Amino acid sequence: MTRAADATASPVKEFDAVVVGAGFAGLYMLHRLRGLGLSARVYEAGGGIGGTWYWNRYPGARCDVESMDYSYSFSEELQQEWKWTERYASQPEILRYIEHVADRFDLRRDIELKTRVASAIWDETANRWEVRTDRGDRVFAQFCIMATGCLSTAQTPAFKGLETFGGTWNHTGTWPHEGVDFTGQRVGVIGTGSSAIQSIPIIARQAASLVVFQRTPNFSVPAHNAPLDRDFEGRVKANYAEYRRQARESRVGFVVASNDTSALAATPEERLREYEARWNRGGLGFSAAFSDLLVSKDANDTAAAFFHDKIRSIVRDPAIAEMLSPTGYPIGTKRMCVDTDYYATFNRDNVRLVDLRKHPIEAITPRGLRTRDAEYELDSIVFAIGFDAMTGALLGIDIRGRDGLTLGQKWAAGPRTYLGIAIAGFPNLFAITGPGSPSVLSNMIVSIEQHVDWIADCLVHLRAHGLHRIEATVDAEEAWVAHVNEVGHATLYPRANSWYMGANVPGKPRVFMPYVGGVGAYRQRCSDVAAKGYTGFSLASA
Ligand code: N01
Repeated sequence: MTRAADATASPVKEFDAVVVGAGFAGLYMLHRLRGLGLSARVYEAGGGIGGTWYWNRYPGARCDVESMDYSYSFSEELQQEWKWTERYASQPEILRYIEHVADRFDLRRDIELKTRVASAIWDETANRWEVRTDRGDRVFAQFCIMATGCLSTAQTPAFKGLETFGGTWNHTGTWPHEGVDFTGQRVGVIGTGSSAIQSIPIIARQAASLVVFQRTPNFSVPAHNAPLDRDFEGRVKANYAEYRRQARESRVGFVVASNDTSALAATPEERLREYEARWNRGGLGFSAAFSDLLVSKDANDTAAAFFHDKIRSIVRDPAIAEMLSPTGYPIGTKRMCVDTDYYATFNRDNVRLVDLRKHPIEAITPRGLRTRDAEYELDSIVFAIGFDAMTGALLGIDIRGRDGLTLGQKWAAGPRTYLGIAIAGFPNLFAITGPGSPSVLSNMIVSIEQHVDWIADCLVHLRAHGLHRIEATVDAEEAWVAHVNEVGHATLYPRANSWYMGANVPGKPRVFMPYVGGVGAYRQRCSDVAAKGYTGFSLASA
């Protein structure tokens, strides 16, 4: 875009803050900024608000954190009045909730939809960001707040011959709003992560036939979803503030029954009892069955063996059960999946499983998909191939900090942040749930609220002290990156080729991106930094 062309675009506007993204993070940030009396503009690429829950409309999309946990806590009236219908909320219900929040707090008037932020350039002399959008807006803001989400940049399917395919194809992360009717169709699903594992059982029931193309099998635990237990809801709501406090201080942002004993100290019978209890309860609490599942490979192997037994007990064909059983990485080091009838789906006559490690995809063809050994005729392909996680959305914007340094240059060898919130060289820029914070290893809403509140408090501090800029120091950032690495490498996480490591995107640097030190401990650290006058940041009045 040229400057001459810009002169004819919308008039230049100035805000205290520009917020990028109108998902859970952007909406709450806007609410807090308003409360502080600051002017703000939110830009959202989607045609509606909701972020993840606007885009991910694939069959079976639902949250695998329970609904009483996966919701805002900032308003007592909101959390008391909203009534979830199920233990795990579905995508349409979560989107209805987000729409309700936007209306209830009158947020829409400061949000511009269908507008993608193209660039954010720091103006050193004016101490402000110049933000441009793909619709020709050019605005200035003292603060730029990235609420861009961790899993919002869908991976583009890069399969040879895709353009020749005669059927229809969709990515789970950009699903058509009108839905897709697979009735009578021959369908192929590529990928076996959370999105695939949720959609495969539903597609299998609808389609004439389904072929699942699996590169890496995943560990999946049953959801045991059900209508929300009204007694449980009543108990939580009677004491919601305390329930939320415990979540904030917990390791993952929701309370699970933890167990301080080592899996290796337990007898085989005790282990089996514990694993069975977790499996029967359902959901992500499985990882907390013993204290050392994510730090000791031997302990982890006991949990993996339990899963393998479960898969064998559900899937009738031993060869298929074997193919579905993950062996190449420790359980929990790729995001665990939560499913309804996933493994049992492979007992259906109309479902086939193809192991892409043995039979790699050669090309998409006009009639379907060809592996090295066979051709599959397909009417529809579902790409459940995931996202350029944690850094994709940020690096998709041309962000330039001091001295013209681009974020792409700064992060060439992997993301570097201070606390996952700030980046040295990029003053007055905040990332909500950025790399280096617990983010994707936690209940995202808890982590979002913590970051938004921290940023809001920071802005209050700056204003109260007549300060106009804040920037992470290089030393503080170095120390934080080293700490994130140290705690990450003390676990088994780096042993998996996961999207946590950037391993799912060809050419992406291999860095363990989230902070594994725990939500409660991390929160305390951020609070200490603020309480001590923002240690690790340089603050200036001009
Ligand atoms: O994506 P994924 P997702 N050829 O990256 C495979 C959250 N989420 O959308 O493992 C063939 O997990 C890839 O194989 P591999 C949750 O945090 C939450 O499912 O890289 N296959 C993998 O099997 C989750 O973790 C919820 O070898 C290719 C799959 O595609 C995250 O979002 C629901 C391939 C991608 O799995 C992402 O989940 C959904 C290729 N070229 C998502 N490229 C809930 O709350 C990739 N794959 C329930």
